[in-house]
Amino acid sequence: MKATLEALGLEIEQTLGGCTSEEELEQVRVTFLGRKGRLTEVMRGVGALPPAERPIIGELVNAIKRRVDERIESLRTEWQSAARAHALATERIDVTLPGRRSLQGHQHPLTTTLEEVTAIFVGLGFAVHDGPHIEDERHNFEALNIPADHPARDMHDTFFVDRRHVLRTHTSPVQIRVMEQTEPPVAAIAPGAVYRHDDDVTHSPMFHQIEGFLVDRGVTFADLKGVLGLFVQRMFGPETRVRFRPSFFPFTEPSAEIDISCVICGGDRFVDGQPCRVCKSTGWLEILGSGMIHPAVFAAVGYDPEKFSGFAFGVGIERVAMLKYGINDIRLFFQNDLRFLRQF
Ligand code: 2NL
Repeated sequence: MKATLEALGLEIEQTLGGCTSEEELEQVRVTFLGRKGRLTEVMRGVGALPPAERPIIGELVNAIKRRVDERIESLRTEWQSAARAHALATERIDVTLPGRRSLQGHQHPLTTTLEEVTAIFVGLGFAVHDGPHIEDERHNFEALNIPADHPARDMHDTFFVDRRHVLRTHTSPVQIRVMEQTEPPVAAIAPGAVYRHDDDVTHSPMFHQIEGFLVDRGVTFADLKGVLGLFVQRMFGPETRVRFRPSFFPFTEPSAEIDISCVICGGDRFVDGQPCRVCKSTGWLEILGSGMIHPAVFAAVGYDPEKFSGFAFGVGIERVAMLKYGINDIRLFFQNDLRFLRQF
């Protein structure tokens, strides 16, 4: 028994000597000292020995077990500190590497444009007003002299919420509400989202507008020209030329569309000998709709057309932003593609 144990002890020592990894050490521990290990088996047999031999053999088994445990532990510690020393000697942290920047958001180009246009009119003394996006037909159409049989009220252009309510197709209803609540003199703008049943490279079902109006005693078309001429100069630069072209809107009379000299060719109609693509070689870009407020609108809001007169106008924000930044597809504004948004 004693000889067998000593041979087993020797075998364990040798096996441990051949170990090269912590996994192998663990394997050895399980094989000899585990619940079904070979030394454990021997220990179980101690009880069957003659009483005189029990303490001697028991002591021997314990001695072997202790030695093996110590050996395993010391090999483990030795290897772990060697691995740590190696890591310290070979691994380096480069403290000069540039850090990773956290992503920072910024304003959407439409918001920037909307704020820029708003700031110009605020600078000219206009107040800013907001209103509901779901409007009744009276504020969106009737008060604006757009009768029930007018093509603008067609299902094909207007999103109906129910029989009497629509998603506002322009921000004019905000101005109707301001007129209903304010006696002249009054000058206000209404910036915000509007909705029309339209979807292509230059039309989006939701887009942004700034409409504005000014009403007082003795307001003339000269005031319209002066105010909107100033707006254009401030928005597109002092060298920009303007052209007032006769037009028609149900809510203004007379009406005019305002063109500016092309932001790309400067009105030359050609760029590097090629016809300018932005103005289609006309030299002009349409930028605003405007006119003197129609007496029917005054009647709807209770203004006396004998006492007061005024002008109104509308600007499409997407169109201004597309010209300002050279964008050819309106849908890019609404797709939230970071490759697009990061350019601003
Ligand atoms: C366009 C046309 C325009 C108006 C909007 C307006 C509002 C009231 C009364 C009279 Cl409450 N007029 N707004 C007037 C003329 C033109 O916009 O082409 N917008 C992009």
